[in-house]
Amino acid sequence: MKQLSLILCVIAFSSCAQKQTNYANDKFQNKTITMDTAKTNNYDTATFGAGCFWCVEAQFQLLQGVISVQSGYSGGTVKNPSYKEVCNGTTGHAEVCQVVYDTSILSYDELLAAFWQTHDPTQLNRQGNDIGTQYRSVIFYHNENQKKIAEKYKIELDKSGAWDKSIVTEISPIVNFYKAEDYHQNYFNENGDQPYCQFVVQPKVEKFKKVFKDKLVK
Ligand code: MHO
Repeated sequence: MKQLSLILCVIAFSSCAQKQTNYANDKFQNKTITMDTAKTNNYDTATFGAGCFWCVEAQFQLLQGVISVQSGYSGGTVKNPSYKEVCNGTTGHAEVCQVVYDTSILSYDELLAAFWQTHDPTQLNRQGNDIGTQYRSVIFYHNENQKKIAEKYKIELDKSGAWDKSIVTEISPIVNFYKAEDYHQNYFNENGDQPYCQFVVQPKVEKFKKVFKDKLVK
């Protein structure tokens, strides 16, 4: 990875005026956002797969403008899958994080910058030792605008040479989202001492904090 942080920041943050609103950490608890709340507050939803959802959730939770993050399963054929089924790699689902965000604070472009920072998008169907299609790099877009922005961003990022290899991130329409079991929600914050959290999630979180230091929840 060459200069990825810089490139991501330049692409994402150059034109976006930031409103000085900070959300407290309690905003990240599993909140159900009603359609009415969403409309009134300019909230939008985005869904990303980038390997183990514990890692992805812990990073998105740090960003100003993120209202909630839910870990779940998307893109497969099995209804209401369990974690165990998804781990078998036969459901077609990816581990994903569904992010509700305030568009007056955070743009979809900025979320994409964060998404591409959370993982290595050149690894096909794996992230490190987590191997299987459930760990694929994927953007599940919710509307045509998200699709357009994501496809354009992916091409630009590839061209920029931020990664030595090509980006393999899949860009597909969202067809389903099944919230994961409660014990997967807010996982890193509640299980920080667990070895996987210490050795895999924590370093990613630290790196993310450095790259997005001006954009973090205070
Ligand atoms: N290798 C990790 C992956 C966790 S993740 C939620 C584990 O088995 O704990 O897929």
